[in-house]
Amino acid sequence: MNYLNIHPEVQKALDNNQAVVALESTIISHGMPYPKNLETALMLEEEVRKNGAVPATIALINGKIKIGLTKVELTFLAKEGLKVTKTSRRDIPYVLAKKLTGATTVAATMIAADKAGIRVFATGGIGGVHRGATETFDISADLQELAKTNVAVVCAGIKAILDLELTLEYLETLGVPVLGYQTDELPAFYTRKSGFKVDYKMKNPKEIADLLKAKWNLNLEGGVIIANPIPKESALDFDVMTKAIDQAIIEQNKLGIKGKESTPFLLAKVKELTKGKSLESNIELVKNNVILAAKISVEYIKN
Ligand code: PSU
Ligand code: MN
Repeated sequence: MNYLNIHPEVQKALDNNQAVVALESTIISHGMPYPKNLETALMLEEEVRKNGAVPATIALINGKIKIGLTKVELTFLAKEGLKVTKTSRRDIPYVLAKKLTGATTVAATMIAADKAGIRVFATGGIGGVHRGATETFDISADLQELAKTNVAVVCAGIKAILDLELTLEYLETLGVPVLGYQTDELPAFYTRKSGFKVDYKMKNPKEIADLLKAKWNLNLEGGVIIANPIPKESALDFDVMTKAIDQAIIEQNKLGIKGKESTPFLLAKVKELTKGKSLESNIELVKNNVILAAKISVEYIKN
């Protein structure tokens, strides 16, 4: 039985070796409120097109893994919001078998993109090792996925709600390259600086595409992280963000929020504490990532 349902436009692009960029849907359902989430999802697809690639937003709908969504489907996901199942690797079989609606996380989007033959994926932030993970063991399944699935993930670095240092150590163990786009410092999502280094600074999309080819031509399975700093004019103040995040984590612990609810809770709390400022930055950084992903995918399909 074929669980994949690829949108005809995406299928045509793949058949003709044209550039395609995968986009996740958890950011729509769980990452932003309606109607900003819908506007953003549509804007991101438009930016991919403007930069020479075909967008493929991914979600699980009615027993199928949909690669490329219609506007009706995007609107449905955006309106349903938190009612949609946040779907990571372990949730995929249940959501498909029960014909539920699933928004894909970074891990699940990578799996779907890989099955469709899409090699470049853009998002805002990836999951990672949570602060306090030495006690809680809360380490996102995104990291294990990056170890085994051949998809490049363009993101704005590693979000400061996580433990950046442990996340980098974990990625090193798993053999996942962390590249910095025109920077040797790891960006921290809302801010351009984190105090940590990336593995390699890359100067343009072609250099990145060449690295991807070297990795996968050698069958070195797994993904690559391309950390793209938020544009200067959209970056938030480091100290303000640090305070908001520390506060969000205190509230999370007080309420005993754990597991898959943790990341959406922290993101929503930080947004509340920054009076919505983090949402505007979030939209700008994803847009920036989608543009870079489109350029990398255009280079990647060249021989
Ligand atoms: N980081 C963000 N925004 C998000 C997420 C991460 O800045 O919306 C989402 C992504 O879909 C990511 C998921 O894959 O959260 C990670 O969740 P967890 O930590 O439960 O693995
Ligand atoms: Mn987790």
